[in-house]
Amino acid sequence: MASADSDTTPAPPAADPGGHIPLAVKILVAGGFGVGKTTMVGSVSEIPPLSTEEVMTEASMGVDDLGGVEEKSTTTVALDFGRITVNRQVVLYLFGTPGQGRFWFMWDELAEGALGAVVLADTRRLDTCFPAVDFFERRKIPFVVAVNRFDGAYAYEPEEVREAVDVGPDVPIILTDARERQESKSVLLALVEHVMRQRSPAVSARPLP
Ligand SMILES: Nc1nc2c(ncn2[C@@H]2O[C@H](COP(=O)(O)OP(=O)(O)OP(=O)(O)O)[C@@H](O)[C@H]2O)c(=O)[nH]1
Ligand SMILES: [Mg+2]
Repeated sequence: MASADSDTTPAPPAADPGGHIPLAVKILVAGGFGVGKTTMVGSVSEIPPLSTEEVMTEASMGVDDLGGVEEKSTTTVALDFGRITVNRQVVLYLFGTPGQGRFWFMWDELAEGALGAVVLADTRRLDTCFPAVDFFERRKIPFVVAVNRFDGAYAYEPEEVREAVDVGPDVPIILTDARERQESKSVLLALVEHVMRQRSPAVSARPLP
């Protein structure tokens, strides 16, 4: 998988002129099987993303749920990893979770120290994002729900998704296309703003630079 804009890859984040090391922020990209987590980390990462894709073999038949995405032939078995520099002060480190139920035991480890999460949803199979929503709600990790618009899927309004997923009015619901760098970046910026609002309600919806 190629990283986006590789010829404009910024140098690794270094100390700013004041000598301050950028804040490293850990973000999870989670959701059900085949909703586009690996695609999102790959589209937005400024470094070649690390991915751990393995071919699903006959041995996983009856174990892995292919409902709705039967054409998918590989799955993430450990994690995806990418990086995006927001500005001189903040660098996001992205960890994509495995989607298959047999790997969910890894989520606890991956969530260690995470500041926030993107829950990716596919409106054709909205129920697959429920475990991720429950996971972050229980751990009080702020999250946004990003609806990945698959071709041919009915275009739900964000408020319809909010009702179906049953999240509070404060949780941002964003329509996105995980294949598009700018759209994936907007999702991450919305998450950072959401985290900042939660941590300091006085910080209003001031746009990030
Ligand atoms: N049409 C469309 N296809 C997409 C989109 N995002 C991902 N895909 C495709 O959907 C498939 C699944 O994407 P992945 O990124 O592997 O999904 P995943 O959530 O990482 O899957 P697991 O790790 O197996 O749970 C791939 O073939 C992608 O090319 C999208 O926004 N629109
Ligand atoms: Mg994946």
